[in-house]
Amino acid sequence: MSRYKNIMTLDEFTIQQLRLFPHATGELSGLLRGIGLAAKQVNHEVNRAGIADILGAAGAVNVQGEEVQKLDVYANNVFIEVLRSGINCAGIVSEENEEAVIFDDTRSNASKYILLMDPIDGSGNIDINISIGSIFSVYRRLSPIGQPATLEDFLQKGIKQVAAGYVIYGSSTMLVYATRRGVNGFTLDNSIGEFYLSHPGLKIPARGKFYSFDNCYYNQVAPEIRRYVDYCMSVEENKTGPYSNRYYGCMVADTHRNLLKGGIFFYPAVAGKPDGKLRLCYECNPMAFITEVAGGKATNGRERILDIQPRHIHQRSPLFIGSEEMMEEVHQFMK
Ligand code: P6P
Repeated sequence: MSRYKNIMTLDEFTIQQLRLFPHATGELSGLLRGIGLAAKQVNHEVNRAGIADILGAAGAVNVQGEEVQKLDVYANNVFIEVLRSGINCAGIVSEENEEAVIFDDTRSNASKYILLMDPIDGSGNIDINISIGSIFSVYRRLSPIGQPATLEDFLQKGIKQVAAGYVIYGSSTMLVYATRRGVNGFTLDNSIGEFYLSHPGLKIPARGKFYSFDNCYYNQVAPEIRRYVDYCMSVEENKTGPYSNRYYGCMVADTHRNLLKGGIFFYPAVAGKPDGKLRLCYECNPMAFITEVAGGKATNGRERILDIQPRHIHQRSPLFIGSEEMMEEVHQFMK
């Protein structure tokens, strides 16, 4: 029985969900529990970062040309090794690896799922003790079961996701994941190392009072987006007042706040970044899946994120994501 009366743990919840589908093999439930285990291990290091000498840049530079923080390296290794030693994943694409990591062992090749991830999103926040996150996306593989996963497995449209989720390492640590059945949030009880179902059936409010945009790009975006930012800050009769600008430098944290309180996050094309900054396959797609299941919307300014056919695993995409009514507003400016 759970420590908290009538509140399920992540493991109990995934098993309950499995029982709802008699024909389910339990692989997805097992994969999600593996992700939960990796998240607990990463969380332990996040909490020790200041004393575990993993602060500061690792000196390496990742495939994106960004200085890799030591925690990025640690988290990447944890997720890969936990899932490689499991029996429910055939391979991983990670922001930290130029190529797909194909596990290619008998058990892994027999798995029907593959995973894409950003092991630490917002790593620039590590040294200043501000929220960071991990993002993951799960697909059913296209390649034959029993064979090694292929690159094609990782280049599916976001609408094909079986599950997607994130971990936010904030004032508390939460794991939030969506399947087509809904979005559920689990808060970690550090004292016993269990995630508890604290936010069942999350739905994003139709509108909120927050907009997340890095105002340093105000003069580097298309005029219509500048006009939308002006609208966000305006005191216009058709709004309840200016929207508050909240921008944490971690898309997981901004999107999580908007999921709970309502709001919009956007990272459009800016000067020097014609496709924006965020990665389609392991940042935009999973967060778009979660947001849509919760009742929100996510586009690249023109088309639905989940309908975009990825061309390569690290491609970028402009991103507008959040409350339905606020997304309709921004699209009025984009027409
Ligand atoms: P900028 C973090 O590096 C990230 O990928 C997102 O989590 C965050 O929203 C964005 O980049 C911040 O980028 O250019 O505003 O510093």
